[in-house]
Amino acid sequence: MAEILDQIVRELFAGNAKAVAELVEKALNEGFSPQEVLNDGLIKGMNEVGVKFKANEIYVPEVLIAARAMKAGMEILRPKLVETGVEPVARMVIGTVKGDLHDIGKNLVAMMMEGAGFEIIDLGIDVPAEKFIQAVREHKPQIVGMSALLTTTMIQIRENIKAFREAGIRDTVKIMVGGAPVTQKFADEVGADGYAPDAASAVDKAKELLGLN
Ligand code: B12
Repeated sequence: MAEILDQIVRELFAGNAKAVAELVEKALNEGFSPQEVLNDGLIKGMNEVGVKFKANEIYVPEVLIAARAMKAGMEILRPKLVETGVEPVARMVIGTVKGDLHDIGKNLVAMMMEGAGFEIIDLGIDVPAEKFIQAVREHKPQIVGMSALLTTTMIQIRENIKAFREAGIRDTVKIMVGGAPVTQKFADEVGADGYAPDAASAVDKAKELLGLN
């Protein structure tokens, strides 16, 4: 593999946003395709972050810093990817449910998903059911992620899924749920399609749900 792409992987893992942005620019100038830079540089680097995070070898702050470096690289790469018409792996709408203002975990999931090649539509925090539904209609995602960090707001997930059914869109998407108080048991009870305990597993779960593995 080309040295410059390996360098991107290493700098991304180390969280050096500036170096990643410069290397992405340089790799493109040297003639690497946006796809190569994405798959063998940025996504590969973020994959390594996911593996180490899952194994408890690195922690949330390191992942956030790496994700920021990924974003810096993506900013350079995104216009080129659009030009060459690279299709994202899939599209995901994500948000923190109504009444809940926690977004660190949700952002982490969004960044890891983006790192895995998903297009992310992030609705932010305190997202009511209608806003999720509107986003599904507008963006036609394959997957919707709902995050809840409070025992008082996790019940909102159940309400959202009910509202999806009533709006007739439940079967058009896979619904993935998470957040500290959320469990597999809860996900099953409320009729979600998937649950993941952390951002790296969320990527695996999403791919599994969409048959992308
Ligand atoms: C940071 C924080 C805050 C910050 C949030 C800042 C922000 N921008 O997010 C602030 C200060 C605003 C805050 C406010 C409150 N907080 Co608070 N907060 C926390 C704290 C310390 C950390 C949460 C966090 O970011 N964890 C790190 C991230 C990475 O982990 P995570 O969110 O769990 O996400 C991971 C997984 O859950 C999963 N995941 C998350 N979302 C999703 C989504 C999908 C689709 C998938 C698949 C996976 C997934 O992947 C993530 C990455 O690995 C927790 C305590 C704790 N240790 O959890 C309390 C905590 C969640 N807060 C709590 C409380 C009570 C509150 C307040 C009510 C306090 C108050 N009295 O005002 C308010 C509520 C405000 C509101 N309406 O939401 C309680 C909740 C108790 C409960 N059982 O409900 C906790 C548990 C603290 C405690 N022990 O009492 N809080």
